[in-house]
Amino acid sequence: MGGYLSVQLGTVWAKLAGKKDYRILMLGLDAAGKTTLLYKLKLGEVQNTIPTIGFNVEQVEYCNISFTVWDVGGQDKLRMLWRHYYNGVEGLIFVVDSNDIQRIDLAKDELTRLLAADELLNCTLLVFANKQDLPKALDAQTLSGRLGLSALSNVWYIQPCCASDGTGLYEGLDWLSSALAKR
Ligand SMILES: Nc1nc2c(ncn2[C@@H]2O[C@H](COP(=O)(O)OP(=O)(O)OP(=O)(O)O)[C@@H](O)[C@H]2O)c(=O)[nH]1
Ligand SMILES: [Mg+2]
Repeated sequence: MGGYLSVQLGTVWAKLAGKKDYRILMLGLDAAGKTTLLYKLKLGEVQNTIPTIGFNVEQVEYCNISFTVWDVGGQDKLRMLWRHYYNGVEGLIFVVDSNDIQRIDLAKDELTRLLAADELLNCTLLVFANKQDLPKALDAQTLSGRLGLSALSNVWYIQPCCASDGTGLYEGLDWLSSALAKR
């Protein structure tokens, strides 16, 4: 819980410093790469991850904006807990393993279900098409079609990335920070 407390203090500090602090929820199927992505952003290096049971929360500072990012475990049995994190969410980051072609329909179903929740109807959506380093990874345009993004009423964007070396992560955050500023 020490990490949680320091994030709360970070949020108070961001407010005092006149910085906007956005509440960002990061979801996606298990092994999509959420925790890898979070620690690459936070620490600039990749940590060996184990499947998340529960959540990780970190304050990420970028472009004079502060993001409080909640990374919640994506295993089947944990997905029913996602709804406990929806309150006050301004931005949703949905991470997809672009190489996990068998589970893309499942990822689509989970995303559709998520966005039907009242609290998330108006959230800004950033999809990370992760694991672009793998040879069979679908490109962002194909993935966007498979996920049905164009049918969504949310403001959305899809960013190809590789969480393990950091490619594309800041481009995604650039889009998210300007989209959130326009809300
Ligand atoms: N090749 C490749 N592997 C990646 C990439 N990002 C993450 N991984 C690997 O994918 C596996 C799962 O990553 P995690 O970050 O633990 O996945 P998660 O989404 O947090 O999974 P849960 O906590 O179970 O929800 C790990 O072995 C990572 O090293 C990537 O961009 N490329
Ligand atoms: Mg995780």
